[in-house]
Amino acid sequence: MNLFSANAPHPLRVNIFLAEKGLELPTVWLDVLNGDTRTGEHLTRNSLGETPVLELDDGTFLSESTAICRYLESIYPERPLMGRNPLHAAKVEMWARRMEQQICAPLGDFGLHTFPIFSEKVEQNPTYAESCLRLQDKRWVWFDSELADGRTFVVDNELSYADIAGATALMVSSFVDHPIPKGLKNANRWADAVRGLKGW
Ligand SMILES: N[C@@H](CCC(=O)N[C@@H](CS)C(=O)NCC(=O)O)C(=O)O
Repeated sequence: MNLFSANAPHPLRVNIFLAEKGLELPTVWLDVLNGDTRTGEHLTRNSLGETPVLELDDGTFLSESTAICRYLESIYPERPLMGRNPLHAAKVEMWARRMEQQICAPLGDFGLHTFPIFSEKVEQNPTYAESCLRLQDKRWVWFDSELADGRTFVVDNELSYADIAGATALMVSSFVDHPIPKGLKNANRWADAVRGLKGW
């Protein structure tokens, strides 16, 4: 297997997932801001020109961070991060989707609508971008209230892929310098723990 990765918010999920399982894969590092993901060679691996991509030994290319982690979980089941039983797996899925849609999406859209490199991908709208930051602040308030019971990790207070999916938002928030408001103690407790995971 061969991993095509980058120092970027979605590849980060696979990097943490592997490191927390104590695994290492041969990795080719691509520079997203330098356009390495837009070359003809990379487009044959992923027609969307994105990372991460996992190349299997039979030549199959797998894209999408969640799909890659699910495959890795199946072949390396030790230290389960996507669920220990049907209910736990469903809770991890529920929270991974919430992380994606509620926590990562507004920051991701802000990046998409402001970074010059993405001007080819979307019709950038600065007014929409600013509204994404306001929405993100509301989402962090919601997230903080969800963790008001004192837990650190989102599912059963145990590290899972759901927390790892949220690392994407933390990396974007650092890139765009829009941190979680300091007063949100519960959300910041979670963020500190996730930033402390292996694989950053
Ligand atoms: N839904 C995809 C998103 C992947 C993605 O957006 N990757 C970004 C880095 S965070 C990328 O490689 N972008 C390259 C480009 O836009 O040229 C996933 O979960 O893997």
